[in-house]
Amino acid sequence: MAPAPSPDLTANDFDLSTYLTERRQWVEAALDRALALQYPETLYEAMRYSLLAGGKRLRPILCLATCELLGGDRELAMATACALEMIHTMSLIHDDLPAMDNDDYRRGRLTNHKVYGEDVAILAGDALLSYAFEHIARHSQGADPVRVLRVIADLGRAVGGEGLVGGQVVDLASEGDANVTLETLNFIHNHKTAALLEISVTAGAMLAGATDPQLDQLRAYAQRIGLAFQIVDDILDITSTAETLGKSVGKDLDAQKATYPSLWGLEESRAQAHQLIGEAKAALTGFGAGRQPLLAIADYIVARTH
Ligand code: GRG
Repeated sequence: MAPAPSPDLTANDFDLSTYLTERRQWVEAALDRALALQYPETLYEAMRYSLLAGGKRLRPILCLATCELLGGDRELAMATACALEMIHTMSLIHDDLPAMDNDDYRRGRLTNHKVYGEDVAILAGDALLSYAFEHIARHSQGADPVRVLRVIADLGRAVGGEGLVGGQVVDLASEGDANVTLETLNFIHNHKTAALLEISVTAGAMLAGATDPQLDQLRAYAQRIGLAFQIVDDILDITSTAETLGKSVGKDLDAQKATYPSLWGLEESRAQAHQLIGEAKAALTGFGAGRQPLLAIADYIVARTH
C-alpha cells in the first residue's frame, strides 16, 4: 500500500534550537565517557583536546535522528554517533596539518599540531580513526550484529579512497589549478564532505532496521544536504569572520582553490544551496511527522552562520 501523504510541516512547528542543544549534550557526555585519559597521556590528551572542543556535532545528531525516525532507541545508535564524530574530528586534525590545509585555528582554539606537534597530531588522528571502528563494534548494545557489520563496512568505504581520503587527494591535486571544472569540484565535495554526512544519515536508520527503499530516500536527502553544506561552507569562508567561524577565513582564495562561489558567484551559490535543500526535503516525503527534525536540520544547513 502506498504511504499516506505526509502532513505539510513548516519550520514553525518545531523547536530546532532545543532539539540540537539537547542532542549536543547527550553526544558531548557520550564522547567524554567513550575516551578516558590513559597512558600514554600525551596521545589521549591530544585526542580529547580536539574531540571535546565543541563543534556543531551535526553528524552524530543526524545519526541519532534517523535512528529515532525509524523507531529506534537513541542508545542503539549512540556508539555509531560517537564514532562518526571521532572520524570527523580526525579528518579535521589531519586537514589542518601543514602538509594539507595548514591551519592554525579550529573550533575557536589552536589546531592540534600547534599544541601537540605534527607527530602527535598525526598519531592522535590515527588513533581516533581506529578507535571509532572499535567503539562501534564493542558498544553497539542491543543492535542486530548484521546491521552493525553493514554500518562498519559502509563507514569504512565512506572514509577511505572512495570517500574522504579520495576527495582530499583530488582537492590537494586541484590547488592552484585555474581550470577546475564543476564535475571535479562536485567529485571533491561529494567525497570530502557529503560522504560522511551520508553515512551519518544512513547508519542510524540501518541500526533501527530501515528498508532498502527507505535508505534510498535517506541517501537522496543526505547527498543533497551534504553538497549544500559545502556550498555554504565556501560562502562562509568569504563572507564570515574568524571569530564567528572559530577558524581562519579567506583560506580558499589564498590557496587559489576552486570553490562554488569562484565558479558561480555568491548569489548563484546561495540559490543552488537552497535548491538542493528543497530537493533534500522533498526526498523525505512519506516518512510522516517524524521527519520534522530532518527537515529543520536541512533548513539550518543553509541558514547557518558558522
Ligand atoms: C578520513 C582517513 C581519513 C583521513 C582524512 C584530511 C582528510 C582525510 C579529509 C578532509 C576532510 C575534510 C576536513 C572535509 C571538510 C568537511 C567540512 C565542511 C568540515 C566542517 O564541518 P563542520 O562545520 O565542523 O560540521 P564542526 O567544527 O562544527 O564539527
